[in-house]
Amino acid sequence: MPHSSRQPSEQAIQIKGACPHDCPDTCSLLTTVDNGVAVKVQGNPAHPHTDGVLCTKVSRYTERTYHPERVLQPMKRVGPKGSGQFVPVSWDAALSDIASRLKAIAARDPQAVLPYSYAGTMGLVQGESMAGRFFNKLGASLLDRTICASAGGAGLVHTLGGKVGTRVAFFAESKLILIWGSNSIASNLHFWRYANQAKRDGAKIICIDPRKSETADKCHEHIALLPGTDGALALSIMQQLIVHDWLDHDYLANYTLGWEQLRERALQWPPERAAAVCGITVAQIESLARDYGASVKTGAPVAIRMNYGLQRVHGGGNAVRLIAMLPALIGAWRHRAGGVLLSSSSAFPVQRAKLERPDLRAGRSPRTINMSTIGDDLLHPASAEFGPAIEALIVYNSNPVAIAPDSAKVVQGFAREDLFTVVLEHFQTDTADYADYILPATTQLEHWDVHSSYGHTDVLLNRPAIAPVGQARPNTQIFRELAAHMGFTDACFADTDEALCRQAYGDAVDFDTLLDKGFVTLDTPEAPFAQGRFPTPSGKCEFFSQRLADRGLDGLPDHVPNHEAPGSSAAYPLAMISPPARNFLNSSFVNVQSLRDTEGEPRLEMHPQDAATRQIQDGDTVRVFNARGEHRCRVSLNHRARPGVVHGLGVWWRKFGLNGTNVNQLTSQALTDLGNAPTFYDCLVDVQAA
Ligand SMILES: Nc1nc2c(c(=O)[nH]1)N[C@H]1C(S)=C(S)[C@@H](COP(=O)(O)OP(=O)(O)OC[C@H]3O[C@@H](n4cnc5c(=O)[nH]c(N)nc54)[C@H](O)[C@@H]3O)O[C@H]1N2
Ligand SMILES: Nc1nc2c(c(=O)[nH]1)N[C@H]1C(S)=C(S)[C@@H](COP(=O)(O)OP(=O)(O)OC[C@H]3O[C@@H](n4cnc5c(=O)[nH]c(N)nc54)[C@H](O)[C@@H]3O)O[C@H]1N2
Ligand SMILES: [Mo]
Repeated sequence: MPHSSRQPSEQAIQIKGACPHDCPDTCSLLTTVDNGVAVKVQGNPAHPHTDGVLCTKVSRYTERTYHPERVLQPMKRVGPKGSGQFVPVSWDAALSDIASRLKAIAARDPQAVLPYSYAGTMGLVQGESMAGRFFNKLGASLLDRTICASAGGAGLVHTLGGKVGTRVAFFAESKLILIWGSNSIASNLHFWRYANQAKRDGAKIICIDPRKSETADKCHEHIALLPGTDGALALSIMQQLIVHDWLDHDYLANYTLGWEQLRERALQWPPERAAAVCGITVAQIESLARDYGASVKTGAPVAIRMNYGLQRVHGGGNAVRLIAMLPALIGAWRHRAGGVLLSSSSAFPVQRAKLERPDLRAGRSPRTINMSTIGDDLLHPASAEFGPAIEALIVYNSNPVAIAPDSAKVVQGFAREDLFTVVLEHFQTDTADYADYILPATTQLEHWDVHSSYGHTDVLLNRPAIAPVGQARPNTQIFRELAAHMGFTDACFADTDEALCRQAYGDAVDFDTLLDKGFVTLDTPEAPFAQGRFPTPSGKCEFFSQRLADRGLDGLPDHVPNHEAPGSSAAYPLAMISPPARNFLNSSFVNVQSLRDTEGEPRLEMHPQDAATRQIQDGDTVRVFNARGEHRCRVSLNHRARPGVVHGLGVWWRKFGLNGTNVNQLTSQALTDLGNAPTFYDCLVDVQAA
């Protein structure tokens, strides 16, 4: 039912909420509710960052909440694993059976139970609060949540000292903006609005991205480097800054650590060397460095918006380290509109231990499983080193069968008849197809939550706008009741969702203001590193990291080539990246018809030259393949691809794919240099007409 088209009546009310999705923007929402039905979701004009504007996806949120295919009652598997055949059962029958299965496994070893979750909702309450308590009390394996940002996060922590940076609104005042590894128009719309303001005020905007993205189309310059070569480019920019003396010597002397060593390393990267590695011209590097270095003389503010696109390769952590160092070389941090922003998460004083209660582990220290290698881990037999085989998997806020790398392994693991799998979901996703039980979860319009952001520094509250649809229950409620069925009697399992919202920030944020306005802006410094004061152990911007050196790693950053470097394999000559599609949010929204209609179908973007040598025409169905598998889709020959690189925009549900696969059939489980993150964009393939 197209609720969004209905005219609200005079009794309609507006409820303030927060967008739950994994996106740096974390918008403030206003939901219009008429007679108990949500009829419209719009951006809150009173929240400066949202400014009354939403992306297409979330302005269609009611289509998601009232989707005819929503799972609205507990479902129990009847067919073989993965067949997607289920029958409805009562909540009590489902929870009793799940509890008895978990009890039997936990009696042998609770570490055989694994939670699997990510940021389907970024809410602190529907995320790891009651769920964390449940798994800690059980003594289940811990999950290392690396699937997205941990390489870049580690890069920032070992350079700036935390996930901190330039305040997003101040980009509007910058005179040069480098948009580096980010398709902002698609994935960070509200940042783009500030960048566009700067552009109107005369700023130059340069996009650094293998793909000619929707954002690159709107920038003054586009540097289409090969995937995974950003570290080499950053080193060469440094080399140029040094040889031309475009340096802020005072800033370097007072506020950085390891300059002499970094200088020596950067001098090994003349533009000729980097150009060959990056697949770009010497002139492009020289011009980029000249633009960046000019501010040392002019004092004009220059800022870099990095996003996580560039860290999904072997050297992702080092690349982020190198780029995060650039502002210190030219003293860009002196200005509030200068510096670099990748993530603002460290600004938020979240009381994680209060929410998740690690004390409930009661002295046990369970092993940790990396979510990015779930394919291998589900297939891992018990061993002294690994511990028990995984016997039960509880999935919430994630769709691993679609989004985890090396799908053939992931699917084989989920298909194990002896694996007991429970999936808390809105829809019958690729992962839910493999469940023993699907439990219907509420959407953001139906539950309480509180949110931080990784793109701005406001805390947002989400109030439920409507009652749960069908028999859906909030994740918190499901874990609360599962705890009761397990016989867990600790008082913390009785906390209500509103109480959990209050605990998330404790006294650090005024909850009455949240209730009233829907958001609270944190008090953060305008130009955080104008006088150094980096939250590193040395208090300086750490070019040299003693913490990394202590772990036996290189204390200095370097260019770390891809595991599957472009040009290194005759069998697989093309580098494939699979960045987000504009109208999906990872694999969410793929089943919303209006958004899927806009995206069309899974496609591979390819340069006409690469197509010609393979006798491929625009629109052909192709096989994209490597040693890990084969994915079939149609090909688009357009200006977005450079020679040697193909793009499979993600992340489609496998079941919508031509041969029941998506791009992750091709990606590998190899990890990054720092942060143990996946390397989705470090992937060689070849393509043939099917
Ligand atoms: N519409 C939409 N918005 C989203 C998402 C979505 O799926 N759809 N995903 C959300 C999530 S989970 C995240 S983590 C964030 C950020 O998500 P990111 O994955 O950072 O997404 P993008 O901002 O699109 O940035 C990816 C860009 O990096 C480019 N890229 C790929 N490899 C390289 C490389 O080696 N070097 C460089 N320089 N660039 C490279 C891609 O071509 C792409 O344009 O966005 C969030 N916002
Ligand atoms: N090839 C390739 N793969 C990628 C990426 C890529 O760029 N290329 N990007 C990676 C990145 S950056 C990320 S962050 C991951 C994202 O991977 P995931 O975190 O798994 O994100 P989604 O695919 O959006 O799946 C989230 C699921 O959570 C469900 N959900 C939402 N809200 C709730 C709720 O309140 N309760 C419950 N129980 N469920 C809820 C949604 O219905 C959805 O099915 O994917 C990664 N995979
Ligand atoms: Mo992500």
